[in-house]
Amino acid sequence: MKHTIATELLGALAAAGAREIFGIPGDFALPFFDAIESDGRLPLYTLSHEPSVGFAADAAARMRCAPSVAAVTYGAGAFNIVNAVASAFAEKSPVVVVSGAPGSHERGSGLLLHHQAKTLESQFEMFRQVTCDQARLDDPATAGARIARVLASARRWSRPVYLELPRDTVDEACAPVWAEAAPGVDREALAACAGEILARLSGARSPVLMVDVEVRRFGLEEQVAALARRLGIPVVTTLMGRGLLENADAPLVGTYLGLAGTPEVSALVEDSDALLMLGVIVCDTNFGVSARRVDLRRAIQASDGRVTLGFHTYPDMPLDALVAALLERAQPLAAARAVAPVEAARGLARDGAPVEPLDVARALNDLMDAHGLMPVATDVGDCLFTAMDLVQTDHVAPGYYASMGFGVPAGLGVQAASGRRPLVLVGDGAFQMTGLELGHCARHGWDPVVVVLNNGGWGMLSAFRPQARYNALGTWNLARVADALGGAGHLVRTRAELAQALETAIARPGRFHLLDVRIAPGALSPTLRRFADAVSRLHG
Ligand code: S1T
Repeated sequence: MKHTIATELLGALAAAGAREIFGIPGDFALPFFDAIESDGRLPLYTLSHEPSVGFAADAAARMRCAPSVAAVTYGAGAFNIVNAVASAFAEKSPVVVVSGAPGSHERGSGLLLHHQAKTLESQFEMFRQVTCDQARLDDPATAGARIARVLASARRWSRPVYLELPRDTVDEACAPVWAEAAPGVDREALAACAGEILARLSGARSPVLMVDVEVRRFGLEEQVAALARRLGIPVVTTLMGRGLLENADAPLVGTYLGLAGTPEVSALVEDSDALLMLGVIVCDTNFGVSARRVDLRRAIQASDGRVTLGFHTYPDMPLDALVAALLERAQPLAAARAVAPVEAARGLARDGAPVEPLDVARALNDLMDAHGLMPVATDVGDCLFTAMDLVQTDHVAPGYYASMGFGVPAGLGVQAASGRRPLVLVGDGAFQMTGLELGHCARHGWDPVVVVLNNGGWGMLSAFRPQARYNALGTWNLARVADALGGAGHLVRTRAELAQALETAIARPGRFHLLDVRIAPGALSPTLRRFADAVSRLHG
């Protein structure tokens, strides 16, 4: 095999953990797409719109705790994916963006090039703002080292990275890429840090462990569950960390949502005098609606490769090394006490009543009790809050960056990465953005079960602006859309129809099923109702 920049890049991507590429080609990217197809090591899944390419790659990366690839053309394709890459950056998902680009002879032609924005540097500068590392592969002599550096950054920081691949260098001979080793850890500092954390927990009246996305991104769920068991410490997830530890045997109590959550979980967190936060993104959606703001000064924060306790910080403290050091030293905490987990809603009444969001959660929990856990991909809107009432299961959602359009493509990415049939929860507004991607399911062998909470508008915004007319979208007959896209559509108006449609979808795999669930007017999930009430009280 001839070693070219393209073949070395594809080999390095596979060595870094990538197992698939999502993409849409263009003339600047054709040589790279040719290489992908002829190389064959990474399957290529094409979709219809670049935001979906980014969301699918993001979800695949989250599912496999490893990089996934989004391949696009220069300009129109690459600028189109920026929002999805920003979401991946905010939520620490290692998407590798590979964009085709003009060749050196074109750059020097003196002509303005098609797909060019302000300058030929504009795109590269744009991706500096939404990735943790970037490189242009325009010189075979440096391409290998740049690929190694950028992919090492994606792994180390679990953030997106950007590679720009001019079309005239794709097939240039290139030296093999040697993966960069992860930097070493100061063992003495690590021991001191772990010792200080355990001392803080041992001296506390009510120690609590809070886990969030980095625990998943760095593949630490089993180790963290073992640590929680060893310490005997109750565990909560953040909104973004929902679904964490679901496979692990851990003393998991529930999800912390402040005033929008269950009172017992909120009290456990907000009353704790030693909150150990592992991999937590300290953002408004995780902490914004706290009755009493969580006192972060008393908390122990381990994320972004450092540990902060009170007023001092240990730098260069990777989460995986820290968790291993804690596990090595941990002893049962005298003060720790078992806390009963919050029970998920179950037992849907199969009657003629209209469907409310909580009924959807009940129905899906009943379905998973009967047929086994399924991974869940959720969009933004009340579907995200409804998912808080689901049983603990693998869950990908834009809980912090909160971009609509994530749900359907993310479900496709989940199935591409895991081979597992996903449940997708999405509102009608978000479905209008990326729902048509379901048309690719037959070609790629995907068969998600898609539940659209169809309330005829932007319901979450209506919760904050009940009088506004601009949130009404009219009711689209989405069940009919499914047939045109090669799936099975189900119009659901009652709770009995909901249960029946789900059973039918599970019984008939091999194609996607779209449940167009008409939500009772004005009905909100309990969590969104509490969230809206809390935000109104806090901000008026
Ligand atoms: N555009 C994009 C790409 N993402 C967004 N989050 C928004 C706009 C703002 C926004 C929300 S929630 C929401 C919008 C427009 C309405 C969602 O409607 P739908 O999908 O039908 O779900 P539901 O009816 O359950 O609300 C957040 C606050 O930013």
